[in-house]
Amino acid sequence: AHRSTTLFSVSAGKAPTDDFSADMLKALASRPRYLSPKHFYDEQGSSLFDQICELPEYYPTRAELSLLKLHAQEIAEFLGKDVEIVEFGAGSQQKIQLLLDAMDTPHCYVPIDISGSHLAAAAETLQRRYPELDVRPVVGDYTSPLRLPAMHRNCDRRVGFFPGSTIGNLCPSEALTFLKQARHLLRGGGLLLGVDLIKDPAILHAAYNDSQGVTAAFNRNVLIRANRELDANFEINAFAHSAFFNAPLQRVEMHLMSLRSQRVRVCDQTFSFAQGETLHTENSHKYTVDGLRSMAVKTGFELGPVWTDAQNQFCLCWLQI
Ligand code: AVJ
Repeated sequence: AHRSTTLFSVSAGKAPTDDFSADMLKALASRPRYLSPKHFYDEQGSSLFDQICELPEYYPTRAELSLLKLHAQEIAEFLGKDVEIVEFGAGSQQKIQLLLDAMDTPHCYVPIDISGSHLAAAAETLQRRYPELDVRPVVGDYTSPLRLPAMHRNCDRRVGFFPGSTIGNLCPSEALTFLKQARHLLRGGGLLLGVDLIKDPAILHAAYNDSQGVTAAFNRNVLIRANRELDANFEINAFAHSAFFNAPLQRVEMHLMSLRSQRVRVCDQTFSFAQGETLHTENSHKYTVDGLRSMAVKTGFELGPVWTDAQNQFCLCWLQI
């Protein structure tokens, strides 16, 4: 029998993706100018991100996939039997499949994502591959409060999966808020979290300044998106990709830097950029295992096993409730 999936929406009224114009106008009107990286992921941006994951310099995706492959059996034991898996984001089909394949008859999978179209397509694909699995996609922003549909009848606890070091996009206080909410949603289970680790700044720098310029194109794409969707007139070549490791704040920052003094129109409003002024487009926080332990403890979790690679590039950790 072929199941089909139904999209649940947990947003309060408006579509969560409608925030692009409001967020862009707010970013341009404030100082420093900061725009959330969630706006990178239109169709073109998602495809550029997939290309980033294949770059020789961008190690995190490969490192996490090999950890998942190597430790799938052991991880599956921590996830347990008769669990509902909640994934924060629905980015990678490959990662969740590695988990599902290692588990003993998983009953239910609940991916949460702000992009309804991306989510629906991903959920349908997974449903076809796992006909016995109940796939229940939820459209929503997991960085704001949300409620989930009632737990699947055959499940007795909920476990979370938050891969890709996406938690790195949150600043430390937002990460704590996220973990508190996750702990509340996941009562009874735990959270499998994938996090990029602090390392040689040269390696970090290369990962966000690849030689083929794919990361630069990914960064600039948000301006192309604004030109198309927000009736803006950014001159794409007048903004440079700038990415660097901010050591005191333990994060890689990405910016779009104005190469000259210029004016830009967005939705009938005009903004000026001085030469060298930037639109800050992403933070990618890096952690230490000790830092993760202290975040876990502050949010009511206990840090369980931590799986890392030989070079300590990336870690998967189990946060136990
Ligand atoms: C998807 C947020 C984990 O921070 O490394 C990749 C996004 N930005 N290259 C990251 C990203 C530039 C990525 N995350």
